[in-house]
Amino acid sequence: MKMIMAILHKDDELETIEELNIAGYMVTKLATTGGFLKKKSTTIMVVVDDEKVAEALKIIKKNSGERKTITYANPALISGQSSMSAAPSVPINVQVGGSTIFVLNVEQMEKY
Ligand code: 2BA
Repeated sequence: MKMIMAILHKDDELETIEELNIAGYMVTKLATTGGFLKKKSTTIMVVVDDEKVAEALKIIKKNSGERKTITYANPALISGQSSMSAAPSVPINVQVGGSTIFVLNVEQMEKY
């Protein structure tokens, strides 16, 4: 048995936990804060049989891994001006997500 501890961006929490639950994984969610940047994050704990680790990690990676997305921004803001211009918004690539994962051995689990 293993425990997957994954530190996720808060924005990725809902989809990650929902997909894990749908796939049959039990999840405990903790409200956490990064020690360095002091940003709020979510840490999930998922205890699974060894042969399920890869599938669970795949779901976590899909929903909270580092990925690129397109957003639309006013060109004046991109060039550092403080006021918005009348020009139409332009698409920009932004990086979102990113998670840190630990996989630990679990010696025993009991429920009373
Ligand atoms: P990441 O390495 O992506 O880490 C994101 C968050 O994951 C961390 O938030 C921390 O809460 C957790 N984490 C990562 N590695 C860990 C580990 N080995 N043990 C326990 N928790 C771990 P923050 O501590 O706020 O760090 C945010 C980002 O700042 C890190 O991104 C890293 O790029 C940088 N960073 C963290 N500590 C640093 C340090 N001592 N010096 C330079 N850069 C640091």
